[in-house]
Amino acid sequence: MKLSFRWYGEDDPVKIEYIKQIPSMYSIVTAIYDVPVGEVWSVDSIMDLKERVEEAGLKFDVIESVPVHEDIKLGLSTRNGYIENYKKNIENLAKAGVKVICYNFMPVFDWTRSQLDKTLEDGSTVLVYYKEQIDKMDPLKGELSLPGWDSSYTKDELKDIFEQYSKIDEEDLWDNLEYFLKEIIPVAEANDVKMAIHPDDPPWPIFGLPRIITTEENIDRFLKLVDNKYNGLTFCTGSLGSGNFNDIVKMVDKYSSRGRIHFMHVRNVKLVGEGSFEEAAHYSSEGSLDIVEIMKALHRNKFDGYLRPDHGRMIWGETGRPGYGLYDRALGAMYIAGIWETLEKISKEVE
Ligand SMILES: [Mn+2]
Repeated sequence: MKLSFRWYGEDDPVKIEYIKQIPSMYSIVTAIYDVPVGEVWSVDSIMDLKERVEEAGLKFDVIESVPVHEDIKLGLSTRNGYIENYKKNIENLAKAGVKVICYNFMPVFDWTRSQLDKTLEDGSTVLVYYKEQIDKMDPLKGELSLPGWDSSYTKDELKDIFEQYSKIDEEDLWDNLEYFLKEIIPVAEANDVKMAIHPDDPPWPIFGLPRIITTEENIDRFLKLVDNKYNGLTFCTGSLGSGNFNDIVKMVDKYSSRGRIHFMHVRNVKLVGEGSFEEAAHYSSEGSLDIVEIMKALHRNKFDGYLRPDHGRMIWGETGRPGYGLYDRALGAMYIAGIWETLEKISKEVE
């Protein structure tokens, strides 16, 4: 297990030097943020970022994310140019030594929440998703300030893209994903870069848009589209665990035993009624997921991929990017590292 931490670059209020101070921290998960979706990242900008990360004493191995242009998800005739750009990005990142690329295939919206700073009893704040609030929202009517929403869309553009998505259903999205994978996975394999799809967050359709990376059945189907280890997963416990239909420990065990998990996002969530959840501290009893059992499954299968603590709470007066403060993610990192160290020691005693 290689412990990693997401860093948003020089604009991130969390300094990379602070991340390095977390014991056993191995690598940084980052991206080039100033290039429009679908365009090629310059080799110079990638090399500058690599140098910055390595200067801080950390590895530059995982990119989260190289976003997929909507034309690819929609299957438009313009997709081929964007797919060629995507291949170029894989090749350029490989030249910089990148081992894993995270991406997702969610139409229009990335992760979605109804509130970013819900105050818990202990005064910490978390991101929450309350179904009754989301159900009342209409993205076409101007509530565009939610996280993960690409605020670069104008209202007319958003209307247009919703109109385009109204013509495709889940099966079309599967076809478009398969087309994309069949193009890029051979390039990833040739460059020894593992592709790792992030599941949909939350794992169900929102605002009438299809979502497919949601359940065990669908992930089985995904892995078979191109049955090659370079076509793998970013297994996000919090995203998949937001649905009570997903048995997270079983899924982690299954996919890690098959060598298809390249990147783990470890986060706890507390399910609060049908279709609603609150993010929680990593510690198992704070939420609905058993983090120890998740780590045991990974350990049993000798997981040697990357793992990062996912969203944390805001605690100790910290302000910053919701879910991505330093303190609670650092606590999560040490909790995970502690479980892993214990499992390592126990397994050595048994030998
Ligand atoms: Mn995640």
